[in-house]
Amino acid sequence: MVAAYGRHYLVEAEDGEYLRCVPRGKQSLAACGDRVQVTRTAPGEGVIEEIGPRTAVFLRAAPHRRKLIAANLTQIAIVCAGEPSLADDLVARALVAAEDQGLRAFLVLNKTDLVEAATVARARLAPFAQAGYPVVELSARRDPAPLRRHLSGAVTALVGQSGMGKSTIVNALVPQARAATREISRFLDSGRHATTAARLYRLEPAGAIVDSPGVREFGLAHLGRAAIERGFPELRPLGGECRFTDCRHRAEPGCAVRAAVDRGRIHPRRIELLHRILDAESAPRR
Ligand SMILES: Nc1nc2c(ncn2[C@@H]2O[C@H](COP(=O)(O)OP(=O)(O)O)[C@@H](O)[C@H]2O)c(=O)[nH]1
Ligand SMILES: [Mg+2]
Ligand SMILES: [Zn+2]
Repeated sequence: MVAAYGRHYLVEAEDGEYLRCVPRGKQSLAACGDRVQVTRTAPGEGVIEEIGPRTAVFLRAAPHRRKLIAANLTQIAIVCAGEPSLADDLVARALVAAEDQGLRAFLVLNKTDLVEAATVARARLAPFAQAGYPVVELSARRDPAPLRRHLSGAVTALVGQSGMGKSTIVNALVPQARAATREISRFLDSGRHATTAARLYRLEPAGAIVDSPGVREFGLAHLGRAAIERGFPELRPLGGECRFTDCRHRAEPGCAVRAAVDRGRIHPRRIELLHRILDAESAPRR
């Protein structure tokens, strides 16, 4: 399934044909990247009978509303840039959602041609780099090539704030992407949704890339406190070393995390982000 537009789904059949599909009945929603079983009903049309098992589902969630971004990914790339202004809170949240699903994740610093803005953004990403996330720098306008080897053979979703350059990157990497987007608008008789839905494109010779709509808020309401903490992998080696087993890593005595921050092993901004996310989600203990 390469794209979902409301109740309409665009499905790529095994022979490469694109089918416009609707779900059978009120079954659970399919996500971009899902493998689905389809019954053909007319030329170019079908009904989704069943959604296949998922290896992972990348999603964000408000308290009573989940938003599936894509399924069956192998990794996510969080697209960042100096312009518009970069929200590191959103970066941290997307990484938590990825870690929860066991997805590899890395950061893309796009628009390096805007030298001054890129310097500011690079500094804002330093805490993530220190935590071990690769940062791939490029200017999609000039040359998307630095990204290519990170995508080969993988199914990668590009996620991030609006305006960071996700669609520009996809258009630079997938020659037929622009045409495909236009085609879909016509196909679904509505241009309206074409830019508000995630869309999967095949990469040659293997793999795929998912362009997703910009996110302003990346809710983690589906995750409890423990899962959010696990989204900060640099804390893992310290597991259980705090004096109190329920240590919040704030002002407790004998906190191994604070000690690691003081020794420069963990970036203080990451702990600030952890606390901000926990406070905002007021995550119940699970
Ligand atoms: N200067 C510069 N602008 C870029 C670059 N990549 C994208 N943009 C511009 O940033 C704006 C937003 O890009 P878009 O791909 O629509 O962002 P998206 O919302 O993340 O999909 C557009 O005006 C692009 O032309 C780049 O490498 N350098
Ligand atoms: Mg876009
Ligand atoms: Zn602690």
